[in-house]
Amino acid sequence: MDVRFVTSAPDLASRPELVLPEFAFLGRSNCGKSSLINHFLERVGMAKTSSKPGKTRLLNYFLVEDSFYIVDLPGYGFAKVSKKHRAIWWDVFQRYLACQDRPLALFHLLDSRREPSVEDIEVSSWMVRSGHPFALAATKIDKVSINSRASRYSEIIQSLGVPASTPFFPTSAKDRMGRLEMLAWVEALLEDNPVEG
Ligand SMILES: Nc1nc2c(ncn2[C@@H]2O[C@H](COP(=O)(O)OP(=O)(O)O)[C@@H](O)[C@H]2O)c(=O)[nH]1
Ligand SMILES: [Mg+2]
Repeated sequence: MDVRFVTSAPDLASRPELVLPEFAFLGRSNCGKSSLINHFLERVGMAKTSSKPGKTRLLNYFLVEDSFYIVDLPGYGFAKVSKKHRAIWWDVFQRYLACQDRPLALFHLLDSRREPSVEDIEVSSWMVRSGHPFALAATKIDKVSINSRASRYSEIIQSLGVPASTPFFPTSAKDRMGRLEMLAWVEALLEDNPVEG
């Protein structure tokens, strides 16, 4: 897969000029977002796997196959982040969802070992209301016993309150699982939404 880092946009106005469909990854700090992006892009260290939660505060754009962007959104829910930063995160997220200038779809990442947080649930309801396609990606499933995975997945879907039909991808960056399924979803959406040019 051809992947190029394009830019770290400090705000929505600084997004890349070239308009292409965007696939955004978001989830709470430490949910495994950087690891899953690297796994998805098949690049070691492309999205920085930082041990310092809450560090990435920009929208990081990666151009894939000259045909779409993977957008790494900042993690949320880091306890030590100030009220002000929390408010900025929600502001950027809500304005990003409201953008109608390019096709947008989202992967919402949930650590499969944890109960969805209040913020996870709020993010879900904003995505539902936005009308943009979104999928859930359960991360780190290598840490959940095979026997309890299915019940974990339905617990996550239930506590988020999203439609049961929401695309759901069990993933493990460690065991390299889930990538092809996510890619198939991306490709199906790209076929539905070709960008003229
Ligand atoms: N076992 C396991 N650990 C993972 C996996 N993905 C990430 N981690 C670990 O979870 C921690 C947070 O990962 P990171 O990708 O930096 O999360 P981010 O803060 O959401 O970007 C790190 O210690 C990773 O090594 C996974 O698939 N399996
Ligand atoms: Mg990260």
